[in-house]
Formats: sequence, structure tokens, C-alpha cells
Amino acid sequence: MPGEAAGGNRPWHNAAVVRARNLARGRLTQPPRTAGEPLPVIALTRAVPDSIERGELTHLERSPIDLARARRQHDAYRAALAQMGCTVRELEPTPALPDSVFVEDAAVVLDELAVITRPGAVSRRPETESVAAALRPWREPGFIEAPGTLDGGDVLCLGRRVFIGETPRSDAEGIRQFRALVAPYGYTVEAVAVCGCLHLKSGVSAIGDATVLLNPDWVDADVFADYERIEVAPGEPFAANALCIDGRVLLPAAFPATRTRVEARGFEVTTVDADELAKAEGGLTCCSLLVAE
Ligand code: CIR
Repeated sequence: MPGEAAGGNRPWHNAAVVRARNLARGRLTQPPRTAGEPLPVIALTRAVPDSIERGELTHLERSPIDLARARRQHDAYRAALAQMGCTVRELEPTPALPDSVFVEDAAVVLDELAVITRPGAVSRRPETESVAAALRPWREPGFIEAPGTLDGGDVLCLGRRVFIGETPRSDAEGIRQFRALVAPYGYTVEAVAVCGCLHLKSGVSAIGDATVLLNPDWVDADVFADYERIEVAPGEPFAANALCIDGRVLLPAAFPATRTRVEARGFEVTTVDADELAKAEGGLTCCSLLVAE
């Protein structure tokens, strides 16, 4: 947990946080780090619960999940985050909540506050309480309240522009409430249609603040005309969900052709096997919450 920082009781407003934010967003404004030097970024994760096979599914047929393999892949994911410089911390396990490994959906962590969501799936609503408590030392919470719904997987932040997928999980009221919470800090919020996948970030993710990786079959590429766009390779529709930290990109190993495309645009790519959690409709961004210290 953070101690008293230079910013007094608002440690998230100090210069180190601005630096960390830029790192987390992939801006290469920092001098090269010594290999192994940690970033001021905490990655919160939560263990794969025994109950994961009973999780929500929207666009996939249910198929058996090999729990041991899912846990090995989750461990490798955590190791990759550490390798990328994050300090990885585990939230309290919640074995009875089948989708609780997908911590991204319970909160959206911005520099100034953490928006605690109200997930669209009723079974997922109990996940938020422990996430809110865990984030409290770093960020003031703001809450999405009934009747609004919002999943963190629908929220894509590119600098001060926030895009939110209007999906069965995130409704107009949830988006309205999110906008009201973040507008005082200078963020704008745009609702985006999503078709054919679970969340907005299943179809488009940020590679830094200036580039997006997207699947144009699921998300209208024109919405992101102001950004450099990289399209997923044919035959790899699920490759659009990548995690970018400090300009380095983490992609599932199952998408080599998309990896080649991302590398061709100058990004360093690391891969992890993630196909077991993908059976539960989870991608890479959804298994962590990144907090700039
Ligand atoms: C769900 O349907 O809610 C989970 N089975 C998967 C959530 C994945 N979350 C994400 O991509 N942000």
C-alpha cells in the first residue's frame, strides 16, 4: 500500500503519478530503464476461482475449462506483467464468484479517481465491493449506481478521450453516470456501438495513447479515425484485446499474424498462452487493474 507521498493526502496528483500515467499509457518519454527496474505501476489480479466454469457467457459456446491449465496460464500472465515492470498484487480470492478473475470489469482506474462499476451481469455485482476496498488507498472512488450498468471491459481510455461500448453490459444510464463522474477532470466520453463480441475492448484496445488495435467487424474503425489503427489479421478476430504497458505490448500467443502486424508498426511484443481463460470469454486486459502509483 502507498505511504504518505509528496502529494499529501492526494498522492495521485503528484509528479510521480503523471510520470507513471505516461508510462502506463505507453508514451516513451522516459529515459530507458535499467532492465528489471520496476515501473511505478501496480497490477491488481485475482486468482482463478474453482467456480469459473459457471461464469457468464455471451458469444461463446460453453466448453470445459482445465482449471490447472487456466491457473498455469494466469500465473504466466502475472509473471509477464512483472517482467514488463509492474508490481503485481493479488486481491483476496473470491472462490464463489465465477468471473472474479476478470477484475477489469469491476472498476476503471483513472489518475484522479477509480470508478467502481455496476456490472451488467447480476452474478458479477458482488465482485465490486472487494475491488473498491482494495483501490481505496490509491484512489477516491466514484460509483455507478442503479439503474445504470457498466463493465470496465467496455471502457477504453485514450488520453482524456474515453470511449465506452454500449453493450448488453453497459447501458446509456451507466455511460451517462460515468461521464458525470469524469467530466470534472476534463475527460470526454463517447458511446460506441459494438457488434459481435462481449465488450468494446474485445474489439479494440489501446497501444499507447495514439494507436489502437482493432477488429473492424466488431467495432466501426471510423470511430478511431483520429488514431493510428492496426487491424487484427484475418482469421484472428479475438486478437484485438492487447495489453500495453510502457510501450510494450502483451498479446495472446494464439495470434501470430497479428503479432507480426503490431511488431511491423514498431512495438515490442511479448506473448502469453491465454486460451484457457479465453473459453470463459476473458482476454488479457480483463485479468488486471493497472494503478499508477
Ligand atoms: C463475462 O461474461 O462477464 C466473463 N465470463 C468474461 C469477462 C471478460 N471481461 C473482459 O473482457 N473485460
